[in-house]
Amino acid sequence: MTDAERMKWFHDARFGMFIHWGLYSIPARGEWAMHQEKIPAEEYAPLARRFRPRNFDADAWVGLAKEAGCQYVVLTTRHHDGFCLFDSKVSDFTAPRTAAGRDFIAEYVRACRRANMKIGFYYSLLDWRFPAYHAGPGKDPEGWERHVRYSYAQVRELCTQYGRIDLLWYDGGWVPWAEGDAKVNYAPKGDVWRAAEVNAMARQLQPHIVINNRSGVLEDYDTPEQHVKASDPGRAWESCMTMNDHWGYCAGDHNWKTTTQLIHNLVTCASGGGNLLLNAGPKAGGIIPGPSIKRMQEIGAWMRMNGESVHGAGRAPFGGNNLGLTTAKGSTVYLHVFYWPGESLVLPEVKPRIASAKLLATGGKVKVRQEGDRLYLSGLPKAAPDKADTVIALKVA
Ligand code: FHN
Repeated sequence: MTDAERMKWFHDARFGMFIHWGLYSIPARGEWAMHQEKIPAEEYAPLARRFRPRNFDADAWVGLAKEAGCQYVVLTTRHHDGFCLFDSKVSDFTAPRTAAGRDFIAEYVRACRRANMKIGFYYSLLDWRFPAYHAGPGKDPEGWERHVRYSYAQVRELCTQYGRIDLLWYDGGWVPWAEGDAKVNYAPKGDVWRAAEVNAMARQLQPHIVINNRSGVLEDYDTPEQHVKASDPGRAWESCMTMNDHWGYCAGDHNWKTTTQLIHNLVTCASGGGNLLLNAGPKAGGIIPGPSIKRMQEIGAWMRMNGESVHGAGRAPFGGNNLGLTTAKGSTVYLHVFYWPGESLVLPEVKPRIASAKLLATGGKVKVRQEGDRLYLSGLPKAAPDKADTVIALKVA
């Protein structure tokens, strides 16, 4: 299988759903509460006795992703706090071996398969419970080796216990005080995690798998976080973002991005040939917060009318203007008009000849005139057909 064949589904998808869920969802102050509040591991661990998510329904989560137009999901198998949603032979701090008594990753995998959804595993290389993590490899080499072996073993478990997995989303590959750093340096350090070796093992077990760049080895794609930054053409990338300001559930965070902003982020990613991985942080019981559901459903409504301008689309041969962006697929360029100007608009630099144009959602005809490189579109509705993003499909001659 060539790299292009292995990566094709990822490029076609353009849109995935990120899910951060674990013990941190109980205190509901975000997934970094243990670290930021300096909660000792022995004080944090009893949360596992309270983690009995009666409303966990993997089909509901995956169904929401599907409804939104996502083609893959990435779920936290273990975050920095060390609690695993999966069964592990190298840890008892797992959902199957504590109050929950369930392998949530197994349930999630089955739900993805039922929905024909690509399966992503988020895995944090670091585990705050290891004293060696806080000391750093230089000060506690033996402890660090134990930590690396533990993480290595769990990556193997994730690649062998659940059948075919499509995406490995590493995180937490940094070391707190890389030699001589006065402050925490969040750049992942592949050598200290033996990442090249771990990833070779993962690829041997899962030959088609896609791996991100956060184990400290470049692997398949870049992962700008909370912003959109296109990698160079030819290099895959995916921007991960929250809908409010937290990844894990935070009851006090009501700072929700609007659906329009989220659609604009998705289109901006696609226009640069990248993906958007949009996060939801379910409550401890398993329910996704209402504002997240609402946004995913509204994005889905837009995707049902305009998804062809995102799925499998990428950089266009010409840009938009100050009113919107372009994506392209085959011989069609999609003009995404974020700020509707009324009955006509002009694109300043269109070298290809445009044979015809139509409103993508309704098929409504659009008049086309080209004078040199300027493209004049007219006969447009006075009011914006779609307040977030009206897509005009331009057929290139
Ligand atoms: O520390 C994590 C954070 O909790 C969250 O999982 C994000 C998601 O990309 N990654 C790390 C911060 O970069």
